[in-house]
Amino acid sequence: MNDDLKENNSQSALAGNTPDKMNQTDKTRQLDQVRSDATNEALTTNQGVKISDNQNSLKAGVRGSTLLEDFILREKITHFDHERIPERIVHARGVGAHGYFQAYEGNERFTKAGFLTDPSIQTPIFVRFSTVQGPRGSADTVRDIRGFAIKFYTQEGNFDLVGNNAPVFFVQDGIKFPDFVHAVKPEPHREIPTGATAHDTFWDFVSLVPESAHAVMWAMSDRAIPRNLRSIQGFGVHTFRLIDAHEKARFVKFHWTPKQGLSALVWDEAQKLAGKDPDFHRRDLYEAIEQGLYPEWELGVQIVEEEDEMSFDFDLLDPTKIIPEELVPITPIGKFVLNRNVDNFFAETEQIAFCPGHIVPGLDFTNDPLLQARLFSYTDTQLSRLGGPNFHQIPINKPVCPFHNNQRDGIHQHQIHKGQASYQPNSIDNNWPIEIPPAAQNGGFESYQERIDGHKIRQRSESFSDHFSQARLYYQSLAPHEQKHVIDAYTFELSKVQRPHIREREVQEVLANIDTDLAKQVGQNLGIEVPDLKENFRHASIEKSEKLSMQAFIPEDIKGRKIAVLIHDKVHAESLRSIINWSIQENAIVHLLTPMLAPVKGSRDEVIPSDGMQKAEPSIIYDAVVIADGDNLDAVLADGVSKHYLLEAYKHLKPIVLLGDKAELLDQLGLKPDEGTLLQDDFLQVADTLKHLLRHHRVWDREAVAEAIPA
Ligand code: HDE
Repeated sequence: MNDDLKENNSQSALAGNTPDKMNQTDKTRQLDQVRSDATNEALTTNQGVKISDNQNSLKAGVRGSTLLEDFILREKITHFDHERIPERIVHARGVGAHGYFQAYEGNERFTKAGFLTDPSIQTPIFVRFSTVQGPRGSADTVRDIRGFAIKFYTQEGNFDLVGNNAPVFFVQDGIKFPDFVHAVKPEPHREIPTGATAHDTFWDFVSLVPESAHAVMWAMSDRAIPRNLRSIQGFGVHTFRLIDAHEKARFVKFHWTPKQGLSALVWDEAQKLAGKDPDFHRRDLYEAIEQGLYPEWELGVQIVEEEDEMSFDFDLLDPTKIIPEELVPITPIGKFVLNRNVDNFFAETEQIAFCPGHIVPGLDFTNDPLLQARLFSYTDTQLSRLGGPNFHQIPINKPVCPFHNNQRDGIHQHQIHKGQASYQPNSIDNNWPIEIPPAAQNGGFESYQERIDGHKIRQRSESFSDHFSQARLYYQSLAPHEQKHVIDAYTFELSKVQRPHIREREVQEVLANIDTDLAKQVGQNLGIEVPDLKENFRHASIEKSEKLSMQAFIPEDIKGRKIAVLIHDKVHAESLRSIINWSIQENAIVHLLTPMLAPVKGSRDEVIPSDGMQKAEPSIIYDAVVIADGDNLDAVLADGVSKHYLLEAYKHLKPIVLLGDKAELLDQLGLKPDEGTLLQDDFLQVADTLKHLLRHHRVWDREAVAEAIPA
């Protein structure tokens, strides 16, 4: 029997389904793949001189002093001293992967961009996900907006779509960005807190700047604590332009929607993960790609004809507003897949340099005042981060199409430009490289000829003045459990604010303008009076927008969902086999977790190998917990770690499957049976229900009961 089980595991590994269930030889083989490209090569200095001793520096006598002459030591230490570059000012903590984008048919009705109109091309892409607030070493699961930046290496040049997982931003004008970032970052006098908005300066700023209300609402919602990066949506935020072959322009908003559905952590889980596995998101993405569970997103557009620019009750140029899908539906235009991990984090993920100003023919900007400031900021930041103007020559930033111009020299110049003429016009080189008119095939970029007619003025347009109606629309569109989480998040964050007047201003002057119920509930939790308000809000043109709730994005399958199977001595190997076979079929990941890393003994004395130790692989890593069938109820009841596992999974609203005669476990733990507690003898009797629960992610109806369980 045990042989079967082993065979199953390695079979699945070979099929690329669940390689983490592979045997030791397979694991070693996989680890071998990340060996250095210097295998079989001699160790040398950077000048190519072979090194005979890398263990000892050059000394005058065995005991002493080290000689300045030791060029090998000096080169090594000098290089080491300069290994770090400045981290990004915002979005410092990130993770990236390679993939490809492929357009659907028919997009030439909107744009002439080659990569969007030729469905036969697979355009290489690199995606970098990030948090905003924390430094490079901060935890992945903090409450924060996630950056979602894509570089498309198109045949017409690089196009960067540098978006977020929220469709709106905190400020309307780029001139406010440094203020916002200074307020959200760790406070300057003591550099606390890391990776968190729960502090005075953030709430001071946002409570004084009502244009932030909508984005703050997104940051307080479950969107800001995603379960993993495979299940977040992305948004271009600003309104851009698409330009077709007749030079006709249309406004566009970009959306990318994960095939994996949307899912979030619960707050207690997010906090615990930040300690127990600060790399949770980057590990999840890396492992999913290594296991061939490639995440996929659909790119969609909302198109607005130029003549309809003024037909909304908000300004299309205002980055604190969405266009509700009920007003302008999303048209899918292509998909992208992430299918290759980086070989070297620094060279690729750290050195990639995005810029919203990197566009290609067929696309253009608008006058959104936030976007306008971004157009120069990113290149500017790369000059200090990457040390000079030649960062486009770093492999991860290099276009895949040819690029030639007369820009020369500079720090870190890697190209050896040949020839005599580095200017234009020139007759020495027949004027090469030459300009290509826009009308030619694969023609040159031409800016959309927008008519601009106005006074030079420092003023915000009146059309940018409604700050609350869409914040209200967002809140009203959430499912009841999502609304409750928003209330809990405002309560938690504001409880950490030291100055009462900041807490009061946020509740009485911001929340009270968004939704009375929200303001009253947060006010009650914090002991802040909220006067009876008249419902005199300015309303958005619709009351609810269906796709704002994460509940609108339930995936078809459970690809990549993780299930912990707790096993003890005398487990029935049959029971494990049916769980593993089912998980392989469903592309789900099953880990057999044992009390120690040592194998356990099955009920017929089979040796059953461990995928991990229960103590080291806590329930917060998994989406569901199963206790396998076995003659071992007493062993489970005597095991505090397993019992805590169940309590915690129950508290975090995860499905729990107890196989065999295990009802007593629920009783002993004081857990109320519900639709998410599945008790049967045979796993296959509950498999469909488990799949349904996993697709829906959590047992939300359990939440009120789960609150009584200690965290
Ligand atoms: Fe950024 N932003 N940003 N930002 N941003 C940076 O660029 C900036 C804004 C976003 O994975 C920096 O290379 C200004 C909106 C992402 O490498 C910097 C303004 C949105 C990333 C910068 C904004 C973003 C950045 C830091 C207001 C969502 C990470 C390092 C005018 C649509 C990209 C760097 C990556 C990074 C400036 C506003 C998203 C300092 C001045 C709005 C995803 O240049």
